[in-house]
Amino acid sequence: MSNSLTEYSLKHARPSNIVYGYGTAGFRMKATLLDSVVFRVGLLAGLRSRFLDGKTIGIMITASHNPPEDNGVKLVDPMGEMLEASWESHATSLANAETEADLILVYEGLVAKFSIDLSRPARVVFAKDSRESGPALVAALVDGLKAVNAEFHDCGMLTTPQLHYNVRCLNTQGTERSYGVPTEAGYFNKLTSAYKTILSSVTQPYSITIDAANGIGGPKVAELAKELSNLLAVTVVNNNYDKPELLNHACGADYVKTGQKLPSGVTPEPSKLYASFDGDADRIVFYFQDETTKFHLLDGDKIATLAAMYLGDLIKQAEVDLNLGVVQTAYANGSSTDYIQKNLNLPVLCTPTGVKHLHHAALQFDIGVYFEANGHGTVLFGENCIDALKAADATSPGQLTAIATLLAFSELINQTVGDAISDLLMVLAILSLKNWTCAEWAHIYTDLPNRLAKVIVNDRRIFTTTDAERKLVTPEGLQGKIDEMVMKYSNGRSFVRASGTEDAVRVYAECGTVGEVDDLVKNVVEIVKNSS
Ligand code: G16
Repeated sequence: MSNSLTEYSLKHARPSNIVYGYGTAGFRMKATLLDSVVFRVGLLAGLRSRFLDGKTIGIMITASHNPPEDNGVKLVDPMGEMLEASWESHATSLANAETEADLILVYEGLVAKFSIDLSRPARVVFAKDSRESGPALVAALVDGLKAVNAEFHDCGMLTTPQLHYNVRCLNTQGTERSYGVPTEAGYFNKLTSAYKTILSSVTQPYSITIDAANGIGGPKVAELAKELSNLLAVTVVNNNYDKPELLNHACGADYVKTGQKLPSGVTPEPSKLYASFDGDADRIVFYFQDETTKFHLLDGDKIATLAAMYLGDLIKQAEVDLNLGVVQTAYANGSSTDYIQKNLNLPVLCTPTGVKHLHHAALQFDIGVYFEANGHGTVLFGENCIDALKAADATSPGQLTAIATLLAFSELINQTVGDAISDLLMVLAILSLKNWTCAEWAHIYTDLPNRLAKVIVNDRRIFTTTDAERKLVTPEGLQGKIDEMVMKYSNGRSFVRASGTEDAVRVYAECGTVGEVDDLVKNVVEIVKNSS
């Protein structure tokens, strides 16, 4: 094995002077720097699968919202969740091993540490998004998988959530908790069947325009919509996934959320609902322009609130004893947190950025709604919740319908990770059932004016945080300066954290008024610039 590993590894030499780190969303950087990393991720996936008795591990090659010249790679654990946090450092060690000999030492060290039997089967499935660098990185990955004799299956171009779905299906096949058929058709079927069940009494198709960020979500949602033509009228714009240089360019969920403005390619009709995916369709935000041409953003916080409100009502109607909670990050608008706690009377947890943190926290509720403000999130239905719903003895038609609807939502909503397509259907299903306009949804609470800025610094790693990223620990003294500044504004809040996916520091601010928030964010950006 070591000989073949060395031979393959020589084809994928590690560039010098780069320090790799498995961050918020795996490894992510300029695609030209990733060949050795992706090869080595193949080695780790083989180890992880063997360590888990041959369970199938997923690998997704994507840089999601990042520009076209970037790429990235992340591992997916057997139930479709993100790689267990304790293994992230092993990914980093393998990626940073300097020479072939070092690489073998790290690899064999892991084999010994986890007593991995290398004669066991290793199984891996992988997919890529629509980036130009994808095929070459897949070739590097395949070499890594061959070097460690892993069985593998190339799923081609998928959205990130589709790959997560596949992994869970493969690992639950033939069990009591079978998640579905591990194919694209299986994925579409699961979602469309659930949507049809939920909307069985609805006759009018819901009309929406989707900005697909010129990414892989475009063709996938168009394909799915064909199956739902009675219920859904979808127009896809920015759907040039075959022109990878256009990916995320002046469009997509991140562009719309960060800039709080329309993407290019969208000419809005008043009060009609629009949505934007990101490059690999694991995030979605909604928006519309009203009659006065005012832009209204319906971001992850608004999606979480809508879902929590609706599912909370269904739980009451179902008369099943289930608890519901919401998980957010520091980026959640203060008004949303207030509304969920005070009006919906639901608990809210705050975790650091990164889906793995939110997902983990959401598991403690029977139904856990988690969303980052940027539109990445989902709703988890625990096994106990599903069992309780299936066992419930309904005594009235209302109760019966509520139980059936909750179960159908648990099928509709991707249980592995945030999924733009599944979240799109969840939101449209709720709006249809409530017979709500987008304005009615927008007005459940009013966002505090907020701004998100990016600062390029010499070394973002010096920015470390505590308290779910709401406070800086280092550089020393910086948090005090930010606190002093924030005190000057009504309802002011601001925090600073290093991005895990871009070489930048992010500054978030919110205040009582637009004028104040513009001022506050400008001042905090200055404080950060002067500190580095
Ligand atoms: C990734 C993560 C998200 C995170 C986002 C931005 O999203 O999956 O959890 O919110 O990056 O992270 P950061 O602020 O650390 O750069 P995506 O959609 O790019 O995979």
